[in-house]
Amino acid sequence: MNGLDGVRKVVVIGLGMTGLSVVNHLLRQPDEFEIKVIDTRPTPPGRDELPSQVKLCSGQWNMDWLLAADLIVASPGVALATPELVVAKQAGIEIVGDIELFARAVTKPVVAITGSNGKSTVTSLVGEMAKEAGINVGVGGNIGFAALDMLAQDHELYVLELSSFQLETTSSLQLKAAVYLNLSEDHMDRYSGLDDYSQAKMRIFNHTELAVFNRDDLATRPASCPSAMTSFGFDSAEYGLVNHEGEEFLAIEQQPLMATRDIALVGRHNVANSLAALALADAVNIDRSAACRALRRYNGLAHRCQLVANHQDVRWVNDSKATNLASTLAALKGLNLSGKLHLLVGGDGKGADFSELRPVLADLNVQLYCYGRDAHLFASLVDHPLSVETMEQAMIIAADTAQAGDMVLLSPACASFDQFPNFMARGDAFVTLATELQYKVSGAS
Ligand code: IK4
Repeated sequence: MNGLDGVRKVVVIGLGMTGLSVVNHLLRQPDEFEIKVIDTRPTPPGRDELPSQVKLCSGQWNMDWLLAADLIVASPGVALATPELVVAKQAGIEIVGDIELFARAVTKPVVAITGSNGKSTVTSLVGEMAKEAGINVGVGGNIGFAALDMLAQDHELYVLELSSFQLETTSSLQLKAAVYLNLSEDHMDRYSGLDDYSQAKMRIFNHTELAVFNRDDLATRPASCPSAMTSFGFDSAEYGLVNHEGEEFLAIEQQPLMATRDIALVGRHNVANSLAALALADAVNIDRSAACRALRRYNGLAHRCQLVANHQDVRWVNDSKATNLASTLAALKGLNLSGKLHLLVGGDGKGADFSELRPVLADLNVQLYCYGRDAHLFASLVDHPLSVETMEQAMIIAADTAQAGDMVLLSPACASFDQFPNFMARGDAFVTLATELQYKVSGAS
């Protein structure tokens, strides 16, 4: 079963991990597909792993290939509004994404998570809850494994993180439960506004048995939902919080479940993330005591506010996963700092308005370091910014000037694509250099 009846010629747009997962999925089918790949980048990532029978056109479009296709599978990195894709669509060619192919082939229950921030955390939490309950779970999508790569294993349950771009090209994904965590500005280079962006995210609720929304962010509430609905939030309703014997507890329908103090993750936003994860776990009947064990144990993602070096009382923190403003604001909100904050921001700002940072920075003892393509957008937010070309240059200056009690925080509020392959490579570069530079810090205050 793959939902590809009548399809023979497939063109995959964009290689990389997702494009390769599409190619390999098609090659695993009993059908004989003629598969071609187009990637507009001159040297697309993953080209060395492309099976030799699959033709690749790189560095430019190939309209002949595109218009001869029965089906186009587009990367989340390519906008559907790209003129070449608009022409193909007008010619009547169906355009889908990797998640749509997954939807047509999967035979096991699926839960999915979208939102502007916290997706990866909630996805990982639900995965950990399932593992604690002894379930063979596949965790992926916009995090870790490509969805189609997981189908080759024999999972009993899938937990998918879905970006707005993946949801735009998905129309038949049947879900046991879906959550829309929150909405804040992101990807304004690809959407006409916040409404347009939110509508893409709302698609997660199209075929779900249970829709979960955020009571504290009503932009996430489905407009109409024929099926069941529940919510999470900081009051005592549904998935919420109660006071139990003088302590704050996570609660379900006001029944206390565990103390919020016992959640391993820190920060208020992670209390909300824990409630969202519980709602999804309940929907697929994961044992609640196993779910609580996961909340007590799981202590976070790589590249998400990770302390990676600490020498002479100068802490180096990797928050490379902060690819938008709200994410960086969350990192700044949770700070508990005696000395100065050396904050590294910049990269590809994706058309965002960063002015909300101005009052937050004004309240902090901070030296702002701006780097990358959109450094200038940050430099205008403070009185004495330090503008440099690269993150590495900023780190060298920070190492030179940091004193005991200070923190060097990479929380760039931007995508990394102007200078790195992705946010993970950016975080790895930060960790490598921080590990070396920490010993250059004099430490005397
Ligand atoms: N043909 C072609 C082609 C395909 C891809 C040409 C260019 C690309 C650009 C690929 C990609 C960009 C995959 C992507 C992507 C962007 C998958 C997801 C996203 S994303 O926008 O959802 N994620 C970034 C963000 O949130 O800003 C991550 C940023 C980062 O890692 O720094 O290539």
